[in-house]
Amino acid sequence: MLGLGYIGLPTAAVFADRGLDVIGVDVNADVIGKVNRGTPHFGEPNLDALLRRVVENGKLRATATPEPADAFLIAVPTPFRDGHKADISYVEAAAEAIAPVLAAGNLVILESTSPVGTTERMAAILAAARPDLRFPAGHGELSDIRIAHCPERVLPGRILDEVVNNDRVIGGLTRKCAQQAMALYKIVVAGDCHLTTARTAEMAKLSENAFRDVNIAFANELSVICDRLGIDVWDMIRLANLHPRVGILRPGPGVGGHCIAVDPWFIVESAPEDAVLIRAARERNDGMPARVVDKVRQRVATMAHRPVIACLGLAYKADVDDLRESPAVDVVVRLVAADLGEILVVEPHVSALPPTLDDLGLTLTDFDAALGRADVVLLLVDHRVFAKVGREQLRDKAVIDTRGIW
Ligand code: SAJ
Repeated sequence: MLGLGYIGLPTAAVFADRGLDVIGVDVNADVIGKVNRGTPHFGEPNLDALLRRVVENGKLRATATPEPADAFLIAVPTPFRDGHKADISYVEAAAEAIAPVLAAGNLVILESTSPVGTTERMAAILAAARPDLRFPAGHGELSDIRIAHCPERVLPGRILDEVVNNDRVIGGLTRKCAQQAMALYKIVVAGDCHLTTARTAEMAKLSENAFRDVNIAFANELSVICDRLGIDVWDMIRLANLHPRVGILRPGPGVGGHCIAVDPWFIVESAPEDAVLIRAARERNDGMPARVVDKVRQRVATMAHRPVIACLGLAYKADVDDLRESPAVDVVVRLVAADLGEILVVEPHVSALPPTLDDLGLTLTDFDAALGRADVVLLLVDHRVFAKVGREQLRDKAVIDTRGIW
């Protein structure tokens, strides 16, 4: 397993738990050390116990350098660079790293969410590095190396369940490539495996996340319109969703995480003239943090003294500790820049602030202490612990609930 992150580590552990010998490869020495001590480097329900078990059993170990194996799974980041252009350099580096140890009969699977054509690009890198082996592009079903794209589809917070129970889309560079990849996944996957081409699998994965992004953008747009018209958007959506063919998602302060806020741009990059709706949805969702700050500005404008503003939640969504691409972090940064009051930040799921906020002189505040001092309570993440707040604790405070939980 190349890449021991949010996807690679749980996936490696699940394969190891089925009795396979798994070698995890990562470029980060801290990650390697932690994994070899049986400790995950991020929070995910039930991963602790599973990882400890497979490491103690000797079924999973981590190292910095790839070793010979029957199958190579690549689960490395595919972020974007400036201008929302896909950065597939980690995939390319992973391909370069495994090329020396590849042997005839090996299977190489790309799990990272990738722009259409990346699996072919990865195969080309391997082929260039190993002219002694036959690859699908030149030799079709006679290739020595089988190559497929099997995009991960797991929901953070439910990874260990979904990695087993979700259906999988497996796109081979040839039919045999897909079949051999399916044989591997069938060891752990209880869901159905659907075989297709690598390009279709790439596009299917991007479409899944773009679908969700567009639907969240629709909900967010409704919230902006309802604010203008003086309508309670939560009540309106609840009523609209009583229709048997309507299922509007939840508005919020924006879309975060390293998937839904990123992947739709890969579609836009591939077809800029045609991806009109997908681009508009991205822009709508990216525009939400600024709107939240505008709301705070309106509320504090009438206050007699400089207010204390408690920002509840920094994670990109409820009940996770992941702050990557989090709209809540974006809101806090903008609030500091807007200088609207004293900012307190509360995030019960982390023990330290990310450098972006640390550098602004902010410190983590205890939930009760922040509630006690706040004039404005800005709810940014619908963590379960925040939902339990009693009405009397919020009395006499200006409350801005961007998630509709109170
Ligand atoms: N959000 C809303 N309103 C909603 C639903 C979500 O504002 O009604 C926000 C969340 O707060 C969060 C963001 O959207 O900021 C994304 O959260 P999410 O729970 O929708 O999705 P992720 O990013 O945690 O995981 C997604 C999943 N994709 C789909 O549901 C189509 C997951 O299955 C993928 O494996 C994952 O992306 C990925 O790695 O690609």
